[in-house]
Amino acid sequence: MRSVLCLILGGGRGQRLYPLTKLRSKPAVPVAGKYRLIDIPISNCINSGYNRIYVLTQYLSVSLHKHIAQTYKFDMFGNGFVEILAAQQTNEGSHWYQGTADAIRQNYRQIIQDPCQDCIILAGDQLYRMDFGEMLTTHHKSDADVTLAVLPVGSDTVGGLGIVRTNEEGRIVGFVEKPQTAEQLKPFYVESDWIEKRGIRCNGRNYLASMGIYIFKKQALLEMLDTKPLATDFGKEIFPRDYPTRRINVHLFDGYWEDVGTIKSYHEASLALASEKPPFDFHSAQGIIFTRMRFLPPSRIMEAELKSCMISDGSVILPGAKIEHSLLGVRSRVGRNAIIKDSVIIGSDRFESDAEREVNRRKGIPDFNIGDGAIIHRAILDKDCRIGRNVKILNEKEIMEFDSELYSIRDGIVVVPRGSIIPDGTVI
Ligand code: ADQ
Ligand code: ADP
Repeated sequence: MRSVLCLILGGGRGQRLYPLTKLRSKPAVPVAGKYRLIDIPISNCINSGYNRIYVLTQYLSVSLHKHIAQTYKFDMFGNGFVEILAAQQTNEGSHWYQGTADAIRQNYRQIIQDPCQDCIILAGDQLYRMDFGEMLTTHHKSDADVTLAVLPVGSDTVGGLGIVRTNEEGRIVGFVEKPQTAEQLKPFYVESDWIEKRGIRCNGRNYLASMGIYIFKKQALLEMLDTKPLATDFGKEIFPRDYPTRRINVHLFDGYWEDVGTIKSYHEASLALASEKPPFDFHSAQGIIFTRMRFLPPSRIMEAELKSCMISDGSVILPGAKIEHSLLGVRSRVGRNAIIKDSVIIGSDRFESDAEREVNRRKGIPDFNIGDGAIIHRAILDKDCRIGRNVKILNEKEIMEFDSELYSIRDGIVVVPRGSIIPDGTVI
């Protein structure tokens, strides 16, 4: 096990998840009510038996550090470690990580000093379960310099992904990053037979997409990063440049895999968790997803109507509330007769006392989370929001993109930043 080092790309500036990344780095973005984005790839590494993990991120926020230090304790995982390597703290480069390869290069020293033979590089903003041990077996069997996890996709999703062509043995003989035209894509069509022969139902998914999950031989990684002119990005530069001269192979995967790096995909993937048969199941017996222990009480739900919801620990739902197809994070509080639909409520960092609520009343500030009679459709409310009584978040004009002090709209989804106060009666 000591021969694999895990490097998780914790995110660039996180602009696509703004305003959830307004006050926190991307790995710290809450997901599924009680987890943070970073818990998914770290748990996949630990469940695969790899417990030596670096998380590369732009910022070292206090709470991200606290989360990692309190969750991933050495005594739990033997002699492993989970450490954050923040761009602002590296000696090699004084600037932001410019891209995925640049982020790894700026931490060259950690890799050189490590006794590993292989490095596994992962994206930090995807929801999936994968046994990296199987991928490592593929990598060793083919004696590849690099192995890319790939998944069959249809032509409708290729535009946002790296697409590969392989020979019979699975060696990559063509790579195009995010093809935008039919002409670019044409040479990458894979016959259904090729896919089905490998035990995967093709179902019209005739392209092989890179999942942003790579295993490199350590030596090959160091050489490829060092090749001049220095490349900034794996998908845009290194793979298209190196596949003719390096042995770059694929490892086929066919489970659930979703990018949660944009507001739209974050919202969709979150709500999917609250369905009867969620495509990603946190209740599965197949490997725990770890997160910080909080010792919260169970949720207290009064006479309320709940349909397809995920309710996290410590929540309180008052009488008359109706919540449908939504996700409530830790310590969420929903007022009387409030209506919530297709929304993600991230919750609160702490409970408010009755005395504090009295003070709120005197100052005219709403209490934590959702006030009495509020109606919320298709929104994401970040932590510690105070949504006043009878507030309506409906986006009736169906605005697609918008930014103000109080809220943002992305792809028609209203996002209320952390700690926002929306006064009683406001209509959005
Ligand atoms: P993209 O999805 O565009 O394509 P990219 O922006 O390269 O992904 O980010 C990959 C991962 O690295 C993400 O987790 C991101 O947060 C992180 N990251 C990006 N820039 C970073 C930086 N400067 N510092 C630290 N982390 C950073 C890539 C590949 C495609 C592939 C898709 C699969 O280029 O070929 O198909 O991932 O999602
Ligand atoms: P959360 O606990 O909600 O997940 P974070 O871990 O990301 O939040 O951030 C907690 C606090 O850390 C924020 O309220 C903010 O003050 C600070 N913080 C986060 N990212 C940055 C940054 N890039 N620069 C300065 N401060 C930051």
